[in-house]
Amino acid sequence: MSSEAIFEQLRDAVLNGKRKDAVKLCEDGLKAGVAGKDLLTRGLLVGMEEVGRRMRSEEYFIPEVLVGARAMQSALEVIREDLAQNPAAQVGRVVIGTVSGDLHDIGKNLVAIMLTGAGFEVIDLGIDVTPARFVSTALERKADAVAMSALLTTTMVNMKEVVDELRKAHFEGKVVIGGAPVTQEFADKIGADLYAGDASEGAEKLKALLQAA
Ligand code: B1M
Repeated sequence: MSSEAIFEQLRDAVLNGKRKDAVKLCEDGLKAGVAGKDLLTRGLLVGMEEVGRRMRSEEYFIPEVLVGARAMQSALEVIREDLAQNPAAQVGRVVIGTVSGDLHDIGKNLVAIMLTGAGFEVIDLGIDVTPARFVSTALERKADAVAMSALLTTTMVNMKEVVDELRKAHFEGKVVIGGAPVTQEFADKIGADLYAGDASEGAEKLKALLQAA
């Protein structure tokens, strides 16, 4: 099968919530020499983008979105190693999570994979993480950075409390934020050190910032 055909079928697998197909297509793609990055950006993410569009136009509802997300998560597991290839020497320790009230974790998982690939030790707190948990883990584990993801306009505001609590607790590391509704302007407003638009940018920018410090 050509790479283009794999990408197209991957998009359909996510769109139709076909988990097994998505996994098999990724396995076959990797075996055929297709880069994990391309399986992600030209297949899986395009499918998920269309899921979002259909959700907005009310062609899709939560059950369809959930099965699409599951197909994507399982496929991500297959390409995880390829995405995180060539880990460098350890460059720092990052505590990552999706903020309070927010259950979206696909983007956050992608950031965790890219951070691992960039040579970070990643402590993943999962979803719906309270400010207190971000702060206590960052301090206890002597993290070099805290990374937060939010996908909802109603939850991104919770990032500010985490930043404020970290500063109050004299956390000396960096804070990086991202997620679909998050912007550079918002990052500046809440006093985060770094904003990243996508997962690989997040890993690269954080690495550069820590190495410059
Ligand atoms: Co939700 N959802 N959802 N959803 N969902 C969105 C986000 C939405 C835009 C859909 C829409 O209306 N078109 C909308 C938000 C509207 C808004 O606030 N502006 C929405 C809504 C409304 C909701 C509910 C409220 C729906 C409801 O119940 N009525 C509900 C909320 C639940 C909650 O969190 N409390 C809900 C639920 C869900 C599911 C559970 C069904 C499921 C999530 C499953 C899961 O994550 N395990 C889901 C999904 C899948 C989506 C869409 C379709 C896809 C999100 C996704 O995974 N994208 C989404 C529409 C869309 O985005 N197209 C939508 C792929 C992922 C790789 O992208 O997470 O953006 P993303 O990550 C990107 C960048 O943002 C960035 O890197 C990644 C790319 O490399 N990034 C970072 C992310 N975090 C970063 C952190 C960084 C740096 C970069 O540094 C730390």
